Amino acid sequence: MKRERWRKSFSEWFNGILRSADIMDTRYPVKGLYVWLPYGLKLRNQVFGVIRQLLEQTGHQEVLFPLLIPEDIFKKEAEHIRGFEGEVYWVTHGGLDKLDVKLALRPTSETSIYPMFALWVRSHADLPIRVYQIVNIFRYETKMTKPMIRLREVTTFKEAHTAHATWDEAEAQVREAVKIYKRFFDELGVPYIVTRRPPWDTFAGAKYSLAFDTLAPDGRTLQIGTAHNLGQNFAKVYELKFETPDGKHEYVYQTCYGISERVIAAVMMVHGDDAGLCMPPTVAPIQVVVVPIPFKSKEAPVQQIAAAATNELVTAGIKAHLDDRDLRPGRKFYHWERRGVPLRLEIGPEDIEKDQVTAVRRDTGERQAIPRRALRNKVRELLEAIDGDLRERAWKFFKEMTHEASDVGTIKQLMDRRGGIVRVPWCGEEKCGLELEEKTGGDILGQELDGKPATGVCPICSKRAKLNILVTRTY
Ligand code: 5CA
Ligand code: ZN
Repeated sequence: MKRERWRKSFSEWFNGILRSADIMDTRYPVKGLYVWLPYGLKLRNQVFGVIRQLLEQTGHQEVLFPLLIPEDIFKKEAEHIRGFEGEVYWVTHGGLDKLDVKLALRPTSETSIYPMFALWVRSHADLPIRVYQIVNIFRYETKMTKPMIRLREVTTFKEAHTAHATWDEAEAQVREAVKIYKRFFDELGVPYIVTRRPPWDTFAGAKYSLAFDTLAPDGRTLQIGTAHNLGQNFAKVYELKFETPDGKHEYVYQTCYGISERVIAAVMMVHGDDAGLCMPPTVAPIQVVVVPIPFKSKEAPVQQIAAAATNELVTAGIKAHLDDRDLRPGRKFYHWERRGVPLRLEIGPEDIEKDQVTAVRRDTGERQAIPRRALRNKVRELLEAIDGDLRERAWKFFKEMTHEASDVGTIKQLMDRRGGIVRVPWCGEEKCGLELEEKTGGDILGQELDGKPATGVCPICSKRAKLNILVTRTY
């Protein structure tokens, strides 16, 4: 299957597929807000089911906090506010009455959750706390909004918040968050690179921020998750203290980490092709579609056997769907291809005669006959193979798009030609970082986590490099 046309006009491809694959309607009359359609919502629930399970397995408990935060509480942590003040929506009225205290629509929930932590935590025995919620948040984004990618209402914000007795425990929790996200993105077959953000791009109120980025088909990076070590910044303003075993009162150490429906955009874009979506079987709302190919006198047995095959798969825990609509098979093929159903099973008169079904892989277009008796096992095997192959194909592109360079001209050329990620030696000075961004038209993602040591010199000041940074163009 040819897979290049869509890369060149990726934005169009993405916007087109949202509608034609029944993911999202982008015509809602408020900028930055969109409507989830049934198939899209199923996909969303599949993807967030995976992260939910991972969090539950690693000691996180789900909670649900209110959407509104009183202004006085919201504004306590100075840096946090500086970072968010331009992005907050305010509720100023209740009916006709002006509110005494304005209410913020949460842009994230630190300031809603941590004052409650302060009520819950008394002694070291109450720690650690690990909670998460999956909620909507509002951010008045001023950059160009984009469905699923840059939203003003993020409908699916998974935020985890933790509190610990020591810095080291908080540090270990950030590492744990990275591990959890790696498992999550591996499950989705989404390639990533993890970086430590430069100081000027650290989350408002954090000691430092780590971020996961993936690559869109057009060579731009997309940030798909972050993990922050908050130190005691919030604990100090919300009086979040605990009593140590020897009777002292100390502030807790905190972390938070978040992802949004942007990860769903990532799944769609890293596996897509000219014909549409290509869902990894791990999260595909429908893993197998069964299409009867009726033929004159053989209509009844074809329908019957297709239904029986579907039932057999469903009973075996496979998400199979029988498409018995009164449409030509070709129309059905197209319909499910756009939606990225990983495997199609065709059942026609010849298949019945030979006691087989014909399987067609969405990712490769490959056709093969499966003996009817081996249906369940063979389908399982094929789904697993598709899963592995999609992950490998996505990583291959990601690696091909990762370069090394140490002079401004080459970096700029790489940025202009096909994008991707460029590893660049850097002296560590903010001034040089900003100048590098300006001269290459790139954005600095930060320092690769557990990356190689730097060699060579900074392309701006020619001093010896202290570390490598990654330069890209980001969404
Ligand atoms: N409180 C922290 C961690 S829970 C926080 O808000 N971090 S964040 O600002 O980096 O957001 C976490 C992730 O949410 C980002 O990495 C990005 O993938 C996603 N995200 C942030 N803003 C938006 C937005 N406007 N639209 C879609 N996704 C967004
Ligand atoms: Zn320098």
